[in-house]
Amino acid sequence: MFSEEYIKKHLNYDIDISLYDSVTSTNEILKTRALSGAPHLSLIAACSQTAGRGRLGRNFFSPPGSGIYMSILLRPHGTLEDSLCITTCSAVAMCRVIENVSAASPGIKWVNDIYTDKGKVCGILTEGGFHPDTGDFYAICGIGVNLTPPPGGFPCDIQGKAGALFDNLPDKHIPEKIISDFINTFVPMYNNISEKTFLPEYRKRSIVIGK
Ligand code: BT5
Repeated sequence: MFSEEYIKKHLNYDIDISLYDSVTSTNEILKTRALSGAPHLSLIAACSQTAGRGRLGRNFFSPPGSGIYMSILLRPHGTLEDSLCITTCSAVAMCRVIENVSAASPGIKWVNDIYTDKGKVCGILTEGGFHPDTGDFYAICGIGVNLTPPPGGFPCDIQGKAGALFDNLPDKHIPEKIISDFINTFVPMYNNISEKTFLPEYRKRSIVIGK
């Protein structure tokens, strides 16, 4: 289980945090909370998911003991165009975090996958919706990071694609560090999302643009 104390100590923002050993899907749980009025920047993180999901109904393999699965709730006030940039913004933020905590050189494939020389180490899924009564718009940015290879290895169907950031964790607080660093990096970028200041960095980090 992640240490809430460590995360809170290193966070620059006073946000609602819920940490779990195992959930179905952090995006799913946060969606329920979004509809019951959870505040902007509420965060859910889990050590495993039983129904982690990717885009278009695909699965996101989320076994215990080897990754971080987290979702952050956003209550956007800007334009739709701004909200469409949430995934790109979070991918750039996560690349910076990965560079800070590891020796990896992350690159972004399309907008929602992060790759290192080990393979796809992170996937991002942003989902949005409107509250049926109030009409309030919310967005949930869900991020899965493979920290170490899972004990039995990745399943056959993703063996040639998935990779992990580390062979072994160099520090037991890496998960908490990634969670707090991500929030500290992402939130100021998100607060200026309409400026799109992260776009040049996104283009530089893209492994598909121009290739
Ligand atoms: C994604 O979709 O990669 C977005 C994944 C988002 C996962 C987070 S975890 C926290 C939050 N809660 C959720 O339920 N979801 C979010 P997509 O680009 O569609 O990629 C899915 C494809 O990646 C699968 O079809 C597999 O080929 C591959 N894949 C599955 N699990 C993987 C893993 N752990 N690491 C790397 N690749 C994986």
